[in-house]
Amino acid sequence: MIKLYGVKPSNYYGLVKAILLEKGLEFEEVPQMPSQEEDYLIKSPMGKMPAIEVDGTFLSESMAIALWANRVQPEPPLLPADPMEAAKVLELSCHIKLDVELVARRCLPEAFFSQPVSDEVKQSTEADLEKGMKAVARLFKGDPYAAGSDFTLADLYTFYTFSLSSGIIQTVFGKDLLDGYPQIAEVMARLAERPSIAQVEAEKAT
Ligand SMILES: N[C@@H](CCC(=O)N[C@@H](CS)C(=O)NCC(=O)O)C(=O)O
Repeated sequence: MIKLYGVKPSNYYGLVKAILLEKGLEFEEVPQMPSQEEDYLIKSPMGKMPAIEVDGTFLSESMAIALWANRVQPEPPLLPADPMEAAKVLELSCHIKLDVELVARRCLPEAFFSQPVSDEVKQSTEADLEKGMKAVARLFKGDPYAAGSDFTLADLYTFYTFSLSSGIIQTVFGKDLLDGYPQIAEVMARLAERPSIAQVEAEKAT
């Protein structure tokens, strides 16, 4: 049985849990906070959550876990069969993750932990986010899913990135990150209804 390490409020934990649910893979949730203890670093080398354990092998990084899950359980596919279409889904996922999520995350300490971040960090966050959002919008299809007609890995990165990032930006800057990006907001609303995602969100409170 797969073990999923992490805690339910984490967006990346939610993303990986949704993947396991999408794939119908059985798993056990093992509560684990991020940690720099050796015991956890062997599971997740940066001490971040989530990580999974499969037959004694540990695997971290949501993208690596997603690609593994897609190989062991091909249905339903998280990537199109066509190599270039699959690469385009990964390209969009990377921009969402690296140029939106990781940028917004710079202000997470102020948004969620009352630890003020400097004006310099706020300025660079706003400038880099503007660039990142424009990059994502160039690739984002939204008809009806992030990368086009089918649900893919890019939808999972969309949901779990924008739910966290929008909260951070609203709290720290009093702005709606998706203002001017209605196609992303529409996909977010659609994804919230998807059974795997709805289950992850409902179980956050348990
Ligand atoms: N690149 C990682 C990011 C995972 C991540 O940032 N996890 C957060 C929780 S949502 C974490 O463990 N943060 C603690 C830390 O940075 O030490 C992935 O895609 O899985």
